[in-house]
Amino acid sequence: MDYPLAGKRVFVSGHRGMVGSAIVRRLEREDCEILTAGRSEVDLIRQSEVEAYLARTRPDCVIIAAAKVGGIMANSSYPADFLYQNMMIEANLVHGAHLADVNRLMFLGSSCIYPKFAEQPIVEESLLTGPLEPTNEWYAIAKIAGIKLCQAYRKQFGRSYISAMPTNLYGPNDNFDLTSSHVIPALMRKVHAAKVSGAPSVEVWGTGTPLREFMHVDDLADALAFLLARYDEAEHINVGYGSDTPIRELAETIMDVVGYEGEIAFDTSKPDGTPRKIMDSGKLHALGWTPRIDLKAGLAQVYEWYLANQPDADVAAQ
Ligand code: GFB
Repeated sequence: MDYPLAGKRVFVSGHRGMVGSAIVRRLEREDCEILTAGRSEVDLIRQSEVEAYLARTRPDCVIIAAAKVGGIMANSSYPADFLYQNMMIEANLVHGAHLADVNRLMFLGSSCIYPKFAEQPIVEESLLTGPLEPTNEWYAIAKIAGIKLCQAYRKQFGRSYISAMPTNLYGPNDNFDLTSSHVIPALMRKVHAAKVSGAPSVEVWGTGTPLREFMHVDDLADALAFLLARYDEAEHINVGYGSDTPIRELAETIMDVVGYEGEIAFDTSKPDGTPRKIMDSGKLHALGWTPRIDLKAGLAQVYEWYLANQPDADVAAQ
C-alpha cells in the first residue's frame, strides 16, 4: 500500500499527551495538515461531540492517540475509568470516522493486550490465546475491543483502519505523578528527589526482577508515520524496541543518568505485574523500519527534559 501523507488532513487525537505530542512533532516533518482539538472543543467521551467535530472538520485520516493511560497502580485502582473511557474514546472515534467518510484510521493499543503468560517474544497471533494480566485487564480489554472495531469496520465497510501495538513507552510530556505514572517517569522523579535531598536510598516497587521492553516515544512516532504510509492489513502490528531490561537494571541506569549514588530499597508490598513482556516486532522490521534511540541515551534526553520542564516536581515528591 502507498498512502502518501503529503496533502492529507490528519486528526491527531490526544495531542497533549506523550504519544500524541510525539506524533504531532513527527508529522510536522511531512507535508500534511495536522488537526488537533482540546477537550473544551471536543470531549472524546461524548459521541455527539466527536461526530459533530469529524463531520465539521472532515479529516482524511484519524490517529487514535487519545487514551486513559497509567502505570500498574493506576490500572489496578481505577478499573472503571480505564475500561469505560477507553472504550468510549475508541468507539466514538472509529464510528465517527466512518460516518464522516474518513477512510484511513490508525488505532494505538498496548503490549498488555497479550496473555500474561504468552510465549516470549510475543507474536501478533498470541492475541486472545490465554488469560490477561489482572493488574491491567480492564485497559487490555478496552484495547482489544479497539483492534476488533478496526477489523469490523474494515470487514463490513471496507475501511482502511489499522492498529499498532506499542511496547512500554517513555519520553517528554510523560506523566510524572508518582501514584499514576509508569515506571520510568516515577523512578526518574524519585531518584532525582533522592539526589536533591541527599537520601541514602530510593524506593523501587516490587522485586526488581520483571522484564520490560522500553521504547522512546520519538521512535514510536517514526514507526507510526512509516506504518500509516505503508501498512494496510486487518491484523494489528507490534511496535517494539527488540530487547528488554530488568526493572533493577533500569533503576540502576536511571541512577547513573541522574548521578545518584545511593542504594535501591525494593518495596515488595507493591505489585510486579506481568513477569515479562517483550514483543516480537519482526513483522515491522521486515517492512523496513527499526528503532534508533538507545535506552540510556533516551533516558538522558528525558532527564534533560524533566529538569527543564518539571522544576517543582522534586519538591512535591519528598
Ligand atoms: O510501568 P509500569 O507501571 O507498568 O510498571 P506495567 C512496570 C514495572 O516497574 C512493574 C515496577 O514491575 C512495577 O512494579 N516499578 C518499580 C514501578 N518501581 C515503580 C514505580 O515507582 N512506579 C511504577 N509505576 N512502577 C502497564 C500497564 O504495566 O504498562 C498498562 O498497567 C500499560 O496497562 C503499560 O500496558 C504499558 O508494564 O507493569
